[in-house]
Amino acid sequence: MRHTYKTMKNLLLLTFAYLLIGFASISCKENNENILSFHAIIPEPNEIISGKGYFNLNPETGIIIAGENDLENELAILQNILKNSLGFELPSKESGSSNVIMIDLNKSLNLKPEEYHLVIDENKIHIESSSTSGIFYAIQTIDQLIPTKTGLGLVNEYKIPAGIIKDSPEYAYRGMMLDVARHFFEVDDVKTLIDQLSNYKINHLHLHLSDDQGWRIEIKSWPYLTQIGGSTEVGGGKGGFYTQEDYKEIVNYAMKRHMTIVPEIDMPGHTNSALASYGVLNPGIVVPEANSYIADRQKLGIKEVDSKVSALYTGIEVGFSTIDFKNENTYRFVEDVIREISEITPGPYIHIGGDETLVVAMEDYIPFMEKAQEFVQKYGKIALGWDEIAHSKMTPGNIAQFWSREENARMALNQGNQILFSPATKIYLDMQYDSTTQIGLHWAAYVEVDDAYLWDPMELVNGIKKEQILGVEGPLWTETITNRSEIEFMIFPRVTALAEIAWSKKENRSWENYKRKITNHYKRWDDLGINYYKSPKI
Ligand code: TNX
Repeated sequence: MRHTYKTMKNLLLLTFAYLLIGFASISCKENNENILSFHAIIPEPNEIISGKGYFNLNPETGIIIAGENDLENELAILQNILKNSLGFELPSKESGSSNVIMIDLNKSLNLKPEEYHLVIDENKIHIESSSTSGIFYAIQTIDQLIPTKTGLGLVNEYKIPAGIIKDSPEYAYRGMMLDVARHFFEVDDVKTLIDQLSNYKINHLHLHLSDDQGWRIEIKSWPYLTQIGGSTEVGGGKGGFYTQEDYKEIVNYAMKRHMTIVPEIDMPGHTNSALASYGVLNPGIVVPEANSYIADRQKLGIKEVDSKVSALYTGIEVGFSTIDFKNENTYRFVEDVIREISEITPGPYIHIGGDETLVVAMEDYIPFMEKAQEFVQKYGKIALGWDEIAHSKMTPGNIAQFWSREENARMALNQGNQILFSPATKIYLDMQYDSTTQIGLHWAAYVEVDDAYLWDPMELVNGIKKEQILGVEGPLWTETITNRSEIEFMIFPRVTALAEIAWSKKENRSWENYKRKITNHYKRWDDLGINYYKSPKI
């Protein structure tokens, strides 16, 4: 009897709960889908104030450039988004008109770098910023407020909910790294990635341009680096490389999307592709026998004989290579490479690697990394290095990229240098999601989407201050990743988690909210044909 009473009481409670949920979802539906999209922006904006009514975006909507400066680039990007998603571009209109998108670049507003305000009412969408990058990010936010593609039901009018978004980033450096050395990726693949990342307000793309398995950037003063060193990749495929013109094309494409390219030449370890190209750099290292072969120089069009070169390497084991520290040619080589790359890199950074030098003694490593930093400084750049670089004396302003060791990060901080956070257990984009993931590695951890989301750069090194953090970067190593679709599978939806960690305020981040938002982005990715991981956690 008592039992029945309890069951009845439970039933009543349950019914009541269902009724409540039912009402909540009805009122949610009444709000209409567009309003939901207003709350699916990734990365989460600083401040969203919902307004009343809608702005009707239609072919009669015009654009007004109210600002001071030339906004041709940002205007073209906006028009392109509108054309792809709605099927039409918008005419320009006279100031004072209604039904407009007004772009207002106004330095005297004194907004922070990259900050923007988006004010949407029934008459206009007003974009305000003190920087062109802020205007660009406002446009990316608008992009997420409208449908991805019209092919699936062309709309002639789209209602954007009224409201105000005030937004600016937590960290200046929000990045991803693509390893083009283990497998080579064509210029078009890199451009696609730049588009995908910039939609999530990521503003740095680090290209890992050299490693044991391949040299991917033309160096005019050392042509065999690409001719020989670029001729293969992991698994023995044909490899490839970027000419300096290709590289400039990538840099310009990125620049238009307010993204900085960070080129890396990994030294003094991870250098086998250089040693296989020029024997003079080779101290006689032993390349693992499996997965290696001596380049057929004749077939590659090279007459000159060189008996000191190492074998080309197509495996994935690391740590066996180093350049010859005792040979002055090594320093000429390092300087030439840094000079040529600096000349074609408008961004402030050159990454000099410095990781996993298992066959290098500290007394060789330290002076070498110091010398490499000197060259970077000589050519007017800031050096980045993997966290081991902190063993050497770091030039003021240079950055240590934390990937594994807290004590290395601490050494960098003690020298007064900043940290870029790429913890392998949290945000290595090549780590498998779980034991069923077909590609990727798991030496650091399995990194599910919640692992990639639920961390904060302030928590990894005890006592670190916010101003000691440059930002966050997610590296995608490509030993097992061979094409664009696999890149997408490994980065979505983890790189979007990174975007939110690096851009959004901690108090505005929530895993529950992120999960909800991501399902919305799944739809966008489906429309765009992006291959993503459908996580059971979402
Ligand atoms: C470690 S992280 C490496 C890379 C590998 C990667 C694979 C770092 C600085 N070095 O050489 O590709 O692991 O996850």
